Parts: sequence; structure tokens; C-alpha cells
Amino acid sequence: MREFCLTHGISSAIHLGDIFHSRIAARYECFNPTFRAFQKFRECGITIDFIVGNHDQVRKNGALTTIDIFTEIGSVYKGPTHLTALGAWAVPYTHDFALLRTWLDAIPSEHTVLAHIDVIGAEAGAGWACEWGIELSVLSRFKLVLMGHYHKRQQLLPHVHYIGCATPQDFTELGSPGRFVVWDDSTGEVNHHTNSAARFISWTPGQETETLQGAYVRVEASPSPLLDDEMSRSGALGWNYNPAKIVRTVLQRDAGISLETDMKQVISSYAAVHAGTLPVDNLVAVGRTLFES
Ligand SMILES: [Mn+2]
Repeated sequence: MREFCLTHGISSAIHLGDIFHSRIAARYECFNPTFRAFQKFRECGITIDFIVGNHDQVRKNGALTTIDIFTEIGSVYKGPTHLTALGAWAVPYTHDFALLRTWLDAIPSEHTVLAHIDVIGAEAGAGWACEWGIELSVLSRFKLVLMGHYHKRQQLLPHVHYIGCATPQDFTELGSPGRFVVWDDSTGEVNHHTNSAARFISWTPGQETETLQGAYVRVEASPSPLLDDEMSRSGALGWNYNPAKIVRTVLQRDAGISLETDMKQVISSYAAVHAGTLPVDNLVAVGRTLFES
């Protein structure tokens, strides 16, 4: 994304929250390259600012965050903040939805809102709609709303978007590429872009192997050393064998293991592998130039 900003003359980037998954601590092998990646924005003359997400908050009141040290690089928005140069407001996460409502009600209608918030009825995880947060109708009066938080790209209204996460985290994001958004703050135009972050894909023996390079792969087959070799040769970052079938096998052997628990183990093992890369989420670039996808 930094390269994209440089080649397209974009001077400002804003992270919409949830840089790391852990609320308490980030592993150094994860933190250091992530911090470095953001530092490079500044070194290239691009401002980079951060809106605090729920995963960035160590406690519910949001006073302490895992990204406090990012203030060395850019602004870290822990409360609603008017970004006067952009005519936009930064709105961080809060668990207190009554407070969130007062924050939003104080923002004039002609403004753009960049936020990390729950919207009732939006798709929070794969296939389940959020039952808490604010009503979508609260957002309809704004000029434009770009939100982080939920990983799936969603357009709730013509001008209200969850932009989609920049780094897919697990197999619930099967086939989905990492994303960012370019918002032209002079025309209001929004363009969605995909990036080169590792994808989670499904693969069946006999299919082309080019897509395996740099991907996390769910192999739709029974485990085999031959397929292990094929995954290694093809450059897959990690793989597993049709987890649903494995779960059924385990259940037959030991009725005490629940399907839910086993699936969580399968998914979290990939999340752990993936944590060694750059789990940056929800980036939005802000510029005065229009681009083609
Ligand atoms: Mn979040």
C-alpha cells in the first residue's frame, strides 16, 4: 500500500483499527516488522494515523492501547477527533453504545466519518449478523462512512462501507484478498483495491498449483505425504486437510471432542502461523488524485 501511495501521489494514510489481534501484548516478531512497515510511510513522506479498534484496547475504557507507541509515527485517535484538513471525523471503538451515539450525534451531517464501530445487522463474522452496536440509520445522514472492524467488505448503504481487512486472518475469509480503500477527499470518490497479502484458499488435488504460492491452503483431500510434498514444492505458507472431514473422524473416535472446539483448534493454528507476518487491518489511503483499480 505504501508503494501504491508513492506511485499515485497520495500523501496521507489512516489505519481504521485492529492492527494486532491480541489486546494485551503483541509478539515482538509480529510487532517489530509491523511498526517498521508504518515507520516507512513516514520516511517516504506519507502521514500515517491510527484509529483505535477494540483489539487495540487493553481495557474496555480504551485509555491504554497496544498501539500507544505508534504516537512516535503518527496520531493515535482514542476519542472522536475532527480531522480538519480532511473535513472528516475519526471515531474509535467503544463498548459503550450510548456514548458512541453521543459522539456520532455531535458530528455535522456534511462530514465524512472514519470509524471502528459495530453496526446492528452487519456481517460481523462468516455468516453471522451483529446483534449489538448502533442502528445503520444513525449513519445515513453523513456524507461518507468508511469503517474498519468487520473483516468482510460490505456496502451497507451507497455511502456506508466496511472496507474489508488488509490481511485475511483465517479460513472464515476463504478466497478473500486483502483490501484497502482510496478516498479522494476533494471529490468524495471511493475506490476499493486489493493487495498482495497472503490469502486463505481451498484446493483440490488435480487443480492448478500456481495459486498455492504464498497462500494458506485447505486441501480438500485426506492427509498424505505426497500432498505434503506438493504443498511444500508449490510454496504454500501453511496447509491443512479438509478440516470438516478431520473433525468427523475425530468425533467418531472420541465422542467427547466437540465439533466447535476442534474447529477452533484448526483455525487458531493457522492464525498463529499467520501472526508471524504483517497482520495489518483496515487501511484507508486519502488522496486528491483519482485512480483506476
Ligand atoms: Mn474490531
